[in-house]
Amino acid sequence: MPDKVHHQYEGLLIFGDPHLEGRQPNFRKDDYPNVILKKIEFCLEYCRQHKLQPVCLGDLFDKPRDNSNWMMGNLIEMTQHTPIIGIFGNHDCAQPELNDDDSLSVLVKSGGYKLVSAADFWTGSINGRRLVVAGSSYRHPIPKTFDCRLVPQVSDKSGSKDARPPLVIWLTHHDISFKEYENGRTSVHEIENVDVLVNGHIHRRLDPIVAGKTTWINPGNITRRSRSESNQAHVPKALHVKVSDVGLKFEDVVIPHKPFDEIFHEAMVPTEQSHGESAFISGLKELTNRRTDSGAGLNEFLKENIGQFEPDVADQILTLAKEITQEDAHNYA
Ligand SMILES: [Mn+2]
Repeated sequence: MPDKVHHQYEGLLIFGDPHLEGRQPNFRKDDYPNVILKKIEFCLEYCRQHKLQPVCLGDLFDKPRDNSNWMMGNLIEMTQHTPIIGIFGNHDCAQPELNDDDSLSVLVKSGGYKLVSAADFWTGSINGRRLVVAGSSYRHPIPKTFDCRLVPQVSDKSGSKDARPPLVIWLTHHDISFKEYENGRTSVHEIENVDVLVNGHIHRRLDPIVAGKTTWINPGNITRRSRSESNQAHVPKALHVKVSDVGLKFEDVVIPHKPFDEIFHEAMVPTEQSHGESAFISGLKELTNRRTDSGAGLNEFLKENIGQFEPDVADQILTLAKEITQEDAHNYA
């Protein structure tokens, strides 16, 4: 049950999967941690200007634990006066459930991040309508119904109560069977008394699906993590949710960002080999010019070249590569 009804907001700003981390992921070549902190700060500032409650769809962090103190300090400072509400994603927790060892728990305890769930939801009164934000964190079941009787009634200035059911938004972080998403495991269905379900986790923007009275949407994330084709066209956006007498309205808010080519290393192209040099050696030289924190370049290079070695030598090379690239050591799927 919610502990209070918020009256000071005009709407929400929903953003997905920031994946904050201290090092450069994949082939990113910019100052990743500060760039992502700035994206979050932009969202919070936008919320202050437009009187919105910030909402996160999970995966605030990329690595659940051992995040730098300077980054944690910045986040705590940023969210002190503009707390975020939201769910946790698979990257926020090392175990299936969020616990005290995970960085997100620090932010929850500082009051900067308030987790919402089926039982512990957020509620506000906006332009004469009651609004609910509830959700299912990673691996938590998506319900078939929401009990509107749990939502506190509020009276307006004249003392009258709104007899209409509340507007309900449900947050998820799941592999949902959206069209054009090949790893869908959860089918789309109507959720009684829920108007809109907003999903994080799937980083691409996908077409909404209307299931009875519930619309399922997948806005995509605000951070481009990989050098994939879909990311080349992806524009990082948050969703501005407006609440009026007639219902909910969603508008895109573009998060300031640099062009794709400025944040990622170019894809590796075959280099002209100098006389007598093997493709393996010239490829290694190429790699040293494009160092990535995560070893993404090394892994890709090895995949291309490992075939030329005897199996036992190849095994040793791959084992060594695995040891030095944390990406594999901390693979929180
Ligand atoms: Mn994610």
